[in-house]
Amino acid sequence: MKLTLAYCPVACSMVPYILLTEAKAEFETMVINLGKAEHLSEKYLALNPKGKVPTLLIDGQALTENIAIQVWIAQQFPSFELMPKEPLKFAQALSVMSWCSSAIHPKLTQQARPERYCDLPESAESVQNLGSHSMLELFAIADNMLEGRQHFFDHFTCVDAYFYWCFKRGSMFKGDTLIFKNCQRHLQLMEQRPSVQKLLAFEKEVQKTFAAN
Ligand SMILES: N[C@@H](CCC(=O)N[C@@H](CS)C(=O)NCC(=O)O)C(=O)O
Repeated sequence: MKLTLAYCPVACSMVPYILLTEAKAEFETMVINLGKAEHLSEKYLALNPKGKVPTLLIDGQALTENIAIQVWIAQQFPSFELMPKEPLKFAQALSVMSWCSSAIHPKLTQQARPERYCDLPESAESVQNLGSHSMLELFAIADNMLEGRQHFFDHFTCVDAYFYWCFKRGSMFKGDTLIFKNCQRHLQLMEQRPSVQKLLAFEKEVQKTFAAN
């Protein structure tokens, strides 16, 4: 089976990169430079008409939406138990992943691309501040979920990879995320995983090529 992940550094395509690596899957990357609008090229839109990363090509067939990609990886490589097995725990994992996708992620976009939320002149800073405020409220909830825990469930799952990205990306904006001690600890533990170290090294290389071009 040939797997190709459409990926851009810093973006949420980090998550399937980590999970494919955890599952020891062989995969290639198709680097998409969002800064150069490569996700809006005719060629990329033919794969993913929504013009977003990630897209996972599975023998040439495109799978889009982070949650769908994560669940597919977990089911394709079951021995790595990337989703909890027990049905209620599985649904609870999906619940946290849906929250990452539908609640946290939009607050990150609101800070990165305020012009998409309000086009009134000079509104950007206030849109970003509101996004930051909501994001911090969401991280406070996650911080409680992670109290006394290394992972969201009893072992590493897709949820850890997804929340790791949300928190890392969220920490690049101006709100104070250092106050969330459990989220910080979770991020540090994630960064000790070989899969995340491989990703971060890969990101560095790709960013160098972006800077050079
Ligand atoms: N609902 C999509 C959202 C993906 C998404 O928003 N990806 C961002 C990167 S984190 C993107 O491609 N942004 C490009 C743009 O919106 O122009 C998913 O969960 O996969």
